[in-house]
Amino acid sequence: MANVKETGYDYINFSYAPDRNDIIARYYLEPAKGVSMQEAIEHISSESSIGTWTTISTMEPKIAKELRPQAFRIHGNIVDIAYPIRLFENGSIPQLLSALAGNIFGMKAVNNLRLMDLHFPKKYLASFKGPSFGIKGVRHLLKVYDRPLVGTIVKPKVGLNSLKHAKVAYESWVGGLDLVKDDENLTSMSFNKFNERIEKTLTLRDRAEDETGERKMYMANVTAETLEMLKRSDIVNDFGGEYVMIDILTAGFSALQTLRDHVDARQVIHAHRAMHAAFTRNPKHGMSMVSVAKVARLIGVDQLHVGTAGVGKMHSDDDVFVKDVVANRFIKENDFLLDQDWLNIKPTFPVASGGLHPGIVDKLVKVMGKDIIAQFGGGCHGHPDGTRAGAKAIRDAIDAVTDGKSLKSAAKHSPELAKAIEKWGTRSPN
Ligand code: CAP
Ligand code: MG
Repeated sequence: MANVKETGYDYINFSYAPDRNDIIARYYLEPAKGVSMQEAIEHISSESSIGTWTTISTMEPKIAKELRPQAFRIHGNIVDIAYPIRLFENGSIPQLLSALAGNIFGMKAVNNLRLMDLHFPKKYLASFKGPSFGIKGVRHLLKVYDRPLVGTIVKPKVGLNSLKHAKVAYESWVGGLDLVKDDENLTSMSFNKFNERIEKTLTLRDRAEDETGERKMYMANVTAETLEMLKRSDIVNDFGGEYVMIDILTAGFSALQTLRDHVDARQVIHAHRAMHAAFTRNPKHGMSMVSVAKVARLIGVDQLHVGTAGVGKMHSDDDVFVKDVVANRFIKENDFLLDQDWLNIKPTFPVASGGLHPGIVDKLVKVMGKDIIAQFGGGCHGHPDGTRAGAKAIRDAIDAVTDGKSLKSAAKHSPELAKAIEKWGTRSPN
């Protein structure tokens, strides 16, 4: 294994005080066998910035002096590295991640490496738009200010034709839900073409608004090749749709940046995070959902799936942190998070989804608060009396919890909620 000096320069400096313009990355790092922590830090600092595995004749002292990152804090397996902002291109998440979440995960010098968090300085924040609506803008659009927003995902995930899809959405809205989304793997299928689905679903959305007197939103999944996504967001707009949904990881951050610029203040962006668990789940290796969430907010998603803090069906270890880093302006440093002041980058609406049903709404709100969007797929369409009853059970549960009432007492006045609790009880699914 190359020795420390072979990377050319000292990247470890405990007396370094980060410059206010530095981008800081916090890593969990386990060196490989036979590699010291110091050596491993030197290698990842070098490989994520200016160097490589050995000294090079082309390196100039000036480059190292101006662009060398400094590992300034180590606590256990956690290391904080400050990177000069000139190492990064303004407005480019792909370049940021190619540096700080790129080659270093594959280096032999590390056994495990996880990007835990990122701190962005004012200068870097200024090169991104952030959300155009944010939490306030979404609440204003829906005219709902004092409770969690409630939504569903049309199920089966894929398989219904466009008319049946639209009718399931209609039943969900008239039952009491605010939002209806496409599932993450529903795009444009032979049996459910995008254009037909959008037209039929938005037509019934308008009818549901007329009948309920409430605003109702349809989150159409535009995920596709980038140029096609832009066309699909225009089709949604032409039919009067206020939302687009995108699977940000399978579409990619570059595509997300293009979509954000394209829809700008015209449409709310709902960000699904399918595939995240491929690299966020292992607490020792990969990239935390906190880091994913931070770059998504920076680019400018208005709503983001953040997990259910263990209340739903998905594995979760840092969901509450994820909610905080997307919804709050100030993030205080702790053992996991770096400090962050988001300045004028608007907050992103945290979306709790996955395995939720009316019987656990109280637990969800207790852990995640009211400033969330709660989505129920199976927990709506799996109701014994169908979608409309499922939607009403969800709405009755959320209204009860918002008013400080127990679900048990609410169920006495809501047969739909009583039946939901009869079927699913009041415990989280496995
Ligand atoms: C939920 C869901 C969402 C998950 C994604 C699904 O359906 O539509 O994609 O919430 O997980 O397909 O599982 P159910 P996360 O309500 O029927 O579970 O929000 O953690 O990214
Ligand atoms: Mg889904």
